[in-house]
Amino acid sequence: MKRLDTTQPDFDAAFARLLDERAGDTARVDGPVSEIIAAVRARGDEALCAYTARFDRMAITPDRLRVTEAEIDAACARVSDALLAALDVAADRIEAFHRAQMPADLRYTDAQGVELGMRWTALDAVGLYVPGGTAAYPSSVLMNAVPARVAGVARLAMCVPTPDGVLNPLVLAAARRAGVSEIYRVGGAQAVAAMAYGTASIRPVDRVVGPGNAYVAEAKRQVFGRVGIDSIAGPSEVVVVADAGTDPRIVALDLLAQAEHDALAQSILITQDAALAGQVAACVAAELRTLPRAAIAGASWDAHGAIITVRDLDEAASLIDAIAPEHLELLLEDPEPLFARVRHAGAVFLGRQCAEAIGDYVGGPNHVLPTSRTARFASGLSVFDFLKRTTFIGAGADALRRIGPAAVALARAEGLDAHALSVSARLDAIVTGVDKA
Ligand code: HSO
Ligand code: ZN
Repeated sequence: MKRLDTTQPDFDAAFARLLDERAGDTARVDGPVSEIIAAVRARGDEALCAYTARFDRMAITPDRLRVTEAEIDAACARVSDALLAALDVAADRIEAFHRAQMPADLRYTDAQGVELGMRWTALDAVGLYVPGGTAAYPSSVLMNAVPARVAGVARLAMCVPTPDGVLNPLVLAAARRAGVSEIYRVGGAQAVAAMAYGTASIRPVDRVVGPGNAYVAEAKRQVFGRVGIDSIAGPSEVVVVADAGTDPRIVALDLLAQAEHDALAQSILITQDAALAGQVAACVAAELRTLPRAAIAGASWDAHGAIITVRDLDEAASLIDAIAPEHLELLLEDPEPLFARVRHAGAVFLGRQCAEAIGDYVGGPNHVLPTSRTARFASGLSVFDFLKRTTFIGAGADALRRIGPAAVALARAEGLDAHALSVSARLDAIVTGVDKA
């Protein structure tokens, strides 16, 4: 963990290093991934089965790619009632928040008599990638699938690797609760290729979303254009702002909750209080002695963790905007003044009781958020990722007379005579009274 202090002369350089240190070193897997995509395009299901045998150690025939309703029933039966109830709490709240996000259509007639508008419609089909192994989070299934259903997506296909054939019951229960329509036991770049291009068993979708390893991320990059994709997530991060009134152990646990995701995760405390800074550092060390995921959390905290002491909340606000964190916790008696000043953050957690983990599971807003400083220009997943807009224009004779001549002038200037004539011919007809419109 690094200690930074805005009163120190070397602060700017140290802060710049902190912002840069995790950027860059992504594994290059473009070659193997384009081979996999080409194989799935050429050989379809047969390639999917071959890759599943090789990567997931599971011999499989195409008729077994899809997880059956009976298998989903059996998986759900293995999930405790308490956990199913918790899934319901989460899904209900995520659904309610995303429903509140749904935008209204626009339609009006302007001063020139032109009718203008914009209509939202849902995508037909979405593919959801769910990673296997330790990163298989049922909460992320809800966060990706629920907004798609709320937006009105009719078909939601999910691909999840099942190493050695093992299905994760809670992932399947979350998928069912969220309204996923089809589940396939396929993972990796081959799953992304199948969802983008389609095979005999898996019909193609219009957009692929969901987290994954370097191969999945690269596959999403390569199929982009054929289908839409969501943003490619980097390691998770949090900035916690706390003052002398905040329990240092709570601050430490919040920093570690982010650090335990990934050795590359980044947890940063910003405080005016030097005493709190020292207490939090000690509490982190103490918690790391007992946390089950101490190896990951400790590696993250050692390499990327930071405590920054600032003179005042103005300084805190500008540091936060420079970091543009995925998550921002304001553990302050009154978080509002600082909240009002911050512009770049994926999600903000207001007040001392609001743990970021509330937002991970049951708050309602999405936990798929912009990482790696992309909150400067990007937002978390929402219903807007599953909707698109169609604009429309309606113009009668009066409207055309008012705005048509400018179009004719611009078309002529661009040397596009058919464009100009398509408008001027109508204007002529209106003037000569043979207009039938
Ligand atoms: N904090 C993660 C999401 C997550 N946490 C899933 C627990 N499960 C990225 O926002
Ligand atoms: Zn989390």
